[in-house]
Amino acid sequence: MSSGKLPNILLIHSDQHRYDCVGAHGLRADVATPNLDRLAAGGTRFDHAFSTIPICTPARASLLTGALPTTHGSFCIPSSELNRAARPELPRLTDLLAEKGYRNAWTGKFHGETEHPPGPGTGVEEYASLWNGYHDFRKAQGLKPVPKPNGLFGNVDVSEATTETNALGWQADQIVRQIRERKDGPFFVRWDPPEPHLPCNPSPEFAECFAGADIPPWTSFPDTMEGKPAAQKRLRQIWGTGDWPWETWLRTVRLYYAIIAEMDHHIGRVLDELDELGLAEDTLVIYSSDHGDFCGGHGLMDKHYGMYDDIVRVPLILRLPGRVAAGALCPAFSSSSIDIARTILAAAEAEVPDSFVGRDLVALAREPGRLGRDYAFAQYFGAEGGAYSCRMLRDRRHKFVYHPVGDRHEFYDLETDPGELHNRIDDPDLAERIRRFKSDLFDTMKAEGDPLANRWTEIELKGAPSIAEAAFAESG
Ligand SMILES: [Ca+2]
Repeated sequence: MSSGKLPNILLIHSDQHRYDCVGAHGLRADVATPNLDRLAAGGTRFDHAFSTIPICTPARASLLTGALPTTHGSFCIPSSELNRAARPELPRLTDLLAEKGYRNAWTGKFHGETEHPPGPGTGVEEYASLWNGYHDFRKAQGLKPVPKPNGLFGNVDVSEATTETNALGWQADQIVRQIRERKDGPFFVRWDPPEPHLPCNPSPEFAECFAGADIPPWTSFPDTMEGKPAAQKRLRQIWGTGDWPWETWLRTVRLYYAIIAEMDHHIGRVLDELDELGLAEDTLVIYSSDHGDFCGGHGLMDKHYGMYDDIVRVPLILRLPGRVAAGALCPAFSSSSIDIARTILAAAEAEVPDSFVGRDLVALAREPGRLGRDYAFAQYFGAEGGAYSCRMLRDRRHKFVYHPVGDRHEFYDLETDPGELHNRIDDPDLAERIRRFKSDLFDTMKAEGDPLANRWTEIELKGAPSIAEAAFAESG
């Protein structure tokens, strides 16, 4: 769209939604996402989208700044030792859109990714916060807080709330209102549901749909952890879930499925609203999630200390009638947070600062061959359990995970081992391939301005002379 009316933009950016838990991806027949499937039928889905960094705050900082974590400087969540917001001098997506005349509104999660929460001074006209808005709403309705007897493992919401009055229902109401109030456009409305992040507390109505359901295990479930990095084994001890059979995990997995179905129901309400207002044709709708969730994969909960597809591969769907092909699949690699930021700026015909290093997904979907990347690259820096660096380089067949401070790296053949159960890093038959991945990872890091691409890692990844060898060679 080079002239005329700018499209509206609706971004639905959930938290911790596994890639394989969208029906349209065709990997699990029992997930219930009819509305995301409807969105995919009217648009293009990306089946090789990977989180820029599989953890909330820095992924969200990448979405706002368009930059990699090593550029924006936010590495972990506020409750970690690496607590830092993105560099304030970097241009923000919302400000750039406001300068183009977009009316910006935001509902749901904000996780300290920038110094100031969305609102005045950040390009956002209105922010509907769960902490203030929804808590006040609950109080006004006389609803007590949701009881959470199983902590992070989740339970059915047995408070008096219904799917209309629980957090998801309230958020969808806000988004519908924010769209209506800005229907003359152009608007950028952003919905960040904290769902389906653990703990999952679906309403009884949706929990019932999966009560007793015999959901098959993830391909990544039967992991013995043999040959895996020690950090992952320690994480399993911290969770205390290492010896759980699938039957025990099913309690949590059923709740995860249920909250996804419930979120999908409310996404349907928002899509219906676009239809009713006659805006669907003029609105770029993007659905994605900041990262995935183990939810029992590798015997773990949540994410962290690795780069398994469970947590790093994300759903990504784009719909813009006339500009994005309907019912299509784009196989190109996407680094989701930075690509979504770049895509939104392109759709808005806004200025693109150099710090926005992602790719325009609308263009990428049209020409994946010419514009596509050779690899998916992701960064990671640790969590509440301590700082811990990782880098991932993945193509369609193999994945290399670099653990510069860990006891071992990881290498997987995803064709023969899609669950990433067998770490092949020491397999002599793969030595040459691993050498190439190491070298290409270093080159990718260097090209992306990653400060870890330095003399120290060059020794390990490129086979450069050791520091002592180099020193004495220099001095003759
Ligand atoms: Ca998250």
